[in-house]
Amino acid sequence: MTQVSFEASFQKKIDEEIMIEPQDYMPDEYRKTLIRQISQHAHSEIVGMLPEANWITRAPSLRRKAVLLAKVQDEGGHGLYLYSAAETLGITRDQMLHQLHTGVAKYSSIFNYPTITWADMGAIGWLVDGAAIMNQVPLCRTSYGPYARAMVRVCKEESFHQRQGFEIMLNLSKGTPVQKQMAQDALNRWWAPALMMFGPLDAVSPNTAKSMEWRIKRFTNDELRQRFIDVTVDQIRLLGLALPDENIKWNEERGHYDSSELNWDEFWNVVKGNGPCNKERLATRVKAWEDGAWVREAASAYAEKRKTKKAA
Ligand code: BYC
Repeated sequence: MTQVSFEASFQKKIDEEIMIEPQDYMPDEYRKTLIRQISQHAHSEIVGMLPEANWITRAPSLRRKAVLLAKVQDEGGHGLYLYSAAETLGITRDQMLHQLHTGVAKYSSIFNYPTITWADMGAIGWLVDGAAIMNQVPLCRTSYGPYARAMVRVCKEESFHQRQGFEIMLNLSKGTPVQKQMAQDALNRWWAPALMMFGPLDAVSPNTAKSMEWRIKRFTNDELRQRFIDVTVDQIRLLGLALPDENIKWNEERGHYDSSELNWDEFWNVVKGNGPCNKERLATRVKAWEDGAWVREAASAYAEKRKTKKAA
């Protein structure tokens, strides 16, 4: 087959909704975009363990501790599925981690904000995992097979995470005035950063157009952000909390809620590494990698020994 016919058969598969698999031909740019998105997604899961792990020892009951522990472990598992999916594209895990540790690869901006009170565990589960579900359910139909299949498992677990977060918020909202105030404060602080998880406005998003054409993304950043606002406003009302943005108003003509423009300078500042916790998060990951060196060395020495034994 010539290069032209390879490209035509790739595009035909995309158009006919046939998933692209690791052994199939794919254009370099498609491969590069997938490696970028999947590895950054994996990094987000792993770095995303940190803000919640901070609260495991301070969870207010044994039940809450067990649930939070399970959630944080799930996020670690999501990272592993995703690193494996990215590896099928020809990048190694060591290369991906090197990119994370040297600041070359991004991870979601949301994890660069501090977790100040227990209510933040509620707000993260409800809003951050809620936003993740909105973004990731369509990724179950993304055009690259291993990524789509990883997303199916991830989304099942994210639903449990979202429910546990909402339950924390519900209990606090129905608790003492101080507890309700804590829930309100967490909502107010996490609202805008959660909306920023969907990425920059479509008008300035460099990757959206091509990713839509290749059906890596099924909806644009703005479409998903608007959907999230629309479903979450009703949940805020159900909790009996005040809306975190005074400009949230139903727009009959658009059939959507209007809301304030986000602070995009803040977004890009966090993405570029200058958010409130970027340096702390990265330093924690680098330390974990360095502290784990002996485990990696022991595992490869053991594997080597088994290989020699088998060969003998
Ligand atoms: N934060 O052209 P755009 C979780 C970057 S983990 C940082 O729109 P794209 C969870 C973007 O990478 C959830 N960077 O890009 C875990 C690009 O830079 P590069 C993580 C961002 O890829 C633990 C540039 O800005 N979810 O749920 O078409 C506990 C221009 O953007 C952000 C995923 O990773 C951001 N918010 O669209 C709890 C989902 N937004 O790479 C929960 C998979 C944008 O060109 N990823 N950038 O240098 C995606 O769906 C897409 O990558 C995005 C961005 C919608 C995020």
